[in-house]
Amino acid sequence: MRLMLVHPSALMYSEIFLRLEPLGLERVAGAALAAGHEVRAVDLQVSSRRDLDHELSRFRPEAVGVSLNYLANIPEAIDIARDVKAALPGCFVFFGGHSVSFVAGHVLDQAGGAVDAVLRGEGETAIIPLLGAIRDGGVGGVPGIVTADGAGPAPRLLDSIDAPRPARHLMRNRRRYFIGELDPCASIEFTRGCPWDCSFCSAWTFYGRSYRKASPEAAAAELASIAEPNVFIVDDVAFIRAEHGNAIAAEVERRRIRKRYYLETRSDVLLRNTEVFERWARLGLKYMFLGMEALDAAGLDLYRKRVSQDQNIHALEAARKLGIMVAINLIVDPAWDTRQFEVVRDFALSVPEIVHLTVLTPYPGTEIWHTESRRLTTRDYRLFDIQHAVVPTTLPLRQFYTELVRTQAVINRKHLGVAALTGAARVLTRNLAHGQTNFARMLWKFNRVYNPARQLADHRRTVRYELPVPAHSGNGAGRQLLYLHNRPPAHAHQAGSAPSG
Ligand code: B12
Ligand code: SF4
Repeated sequence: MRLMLVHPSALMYSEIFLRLEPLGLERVAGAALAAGHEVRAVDLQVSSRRDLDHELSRFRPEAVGVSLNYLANIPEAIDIARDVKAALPGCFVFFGGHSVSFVAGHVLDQAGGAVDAVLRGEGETAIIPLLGAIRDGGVGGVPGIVTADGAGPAPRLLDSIDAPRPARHLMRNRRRYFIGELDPCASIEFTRGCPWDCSFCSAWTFYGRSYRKASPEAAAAELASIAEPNVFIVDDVAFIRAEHGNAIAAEVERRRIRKRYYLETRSDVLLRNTEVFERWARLGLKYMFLGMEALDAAGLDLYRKRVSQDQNIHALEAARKLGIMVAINLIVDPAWDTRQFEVVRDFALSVPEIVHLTVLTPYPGTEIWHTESRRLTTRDYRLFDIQHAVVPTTLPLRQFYTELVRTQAVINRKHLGVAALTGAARVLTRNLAHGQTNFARMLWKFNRVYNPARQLADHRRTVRYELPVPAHSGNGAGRQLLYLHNRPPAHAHQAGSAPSG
């Protein structure tokens, strides 16, 4: 069957810092290719709508799948579905991915017949039965499927994440993927799932708190096959298990793979497994995201981060000793007043790390969707990108955005200060010499993208597609009810001292 896979555009407020290859979509493509289907892919983060239209009319797919990891992309995806149906009326259009899995039935309703199905959960296990059923009939029996007729069987977890390998070769314009100065940059997955249970996050609910590891041989073979000099490790929390991180490192050393890496982890994991991070720093680990989230104990408790402020501070010291640059994430609560923004600005200026701010946002699939979302001020999908306030602000909304952007600008100026610019100039020269312009563009785009008037104006756009109204459960939904995948016993997490479910 001729299958076309599409990734929507980059989100407006994150595109200046990063744009990364859609690994999930590439893995779904890999599964379909391995089963003998003909597959094409278009990533609208790095290709235009014209490219997509051109590809549609040339390839004339029998099925089109759109990847929806981000809620904010849902309106764009529905519009794409409508265009595909208009151009190719017989084509089967379906959605899949992290965020759409939590709002499947609702999105089908809103699409008004333009979307035939949503595949909830992991795509590798469902794509082959789906393509077979489109041809032979019986799509209602595909694991994870939701159609206008209702939901099919539960989605199935992959037994091992070693296969299928991502079909990287399908992505055009690969040189446009980057994160900060890691330009160009590819992505890789060493583990899947997260055993923690932070209240604002849907990573654990999606995978039913399961945790799977790639075999060190498969991970290193995949890494060796990547052409880019820089690699983003997409794991929710990297190197939770020291022996796994060490085993991959040993394979990387054996194969003499030399790249620069960016990863995400937690402070307690960094402190517990410092020697693994040290080994990876020797192998080229340059940057890490640390989700600190809050600067005080009350905030850390509220988000159920299970990390203390002391651990956060020690983790920063540990990373500095290893020479790894940290990007700290802090969650801005819409309830903040000017004083709390000031505290964050003071903190940001007192540490050498990059400080990144995200606005507390209840998402379907998170616990806070059930506990806090009665206060939603908007249900416009496009505003659910953690850069907008979707619950009431204590400050007038205009002032809230002014404080937010002012804080981001202070942080940005810090990184564009004299010392940083000297470093940046060196990196820029190196990148430009290789024809890489993504990082250069990022440096100058900040004021255009981050602007309080623009953020406020985003709230006044005409809304065509809205999130469902949340079902409230007062003190929190029952855990099992939040899970999208149910974890079979064999996948019970194996995360050492991580909390148990
Ligand atoms: C790595 C990651 C990133 C990386 C991107 C890496 C990359 N190469 O694309 C970076 C750091 C850049 C990033 C950025 C952001 N991220 Co992010 N990210 C993740 C993370 C941790 C893993 C995603 C991943 O690559 N997983 C591995 C691959 C193999 O799995 P996958 O993509 O989910 O694909 C599988 C299924 O979803 C499905 N599938 C996917 N596509 C399709 C398509 C079809 C047709 C089908 C059938 C199935 C299918 O099958 C795949 C294989 O099983 C997830 C959390 C999570 N665990 O999912 C958050 C997550 C997706 N991100 C999130 C957010 C909020 C963001 C930002 C908006 C944050 C910000 N403001 O800065 C930005 C936006 C980026 C953008 N697109 O513009 C939220 C999404 C919230 C939401 N409901 O919208 C998540 C869920 C984390 C969370 N806190 O809960 N992210
Ligand atoms: S540790 Fe990170 S990925 Fe895991 S639940 Fe918390 S925020 Fe989500």
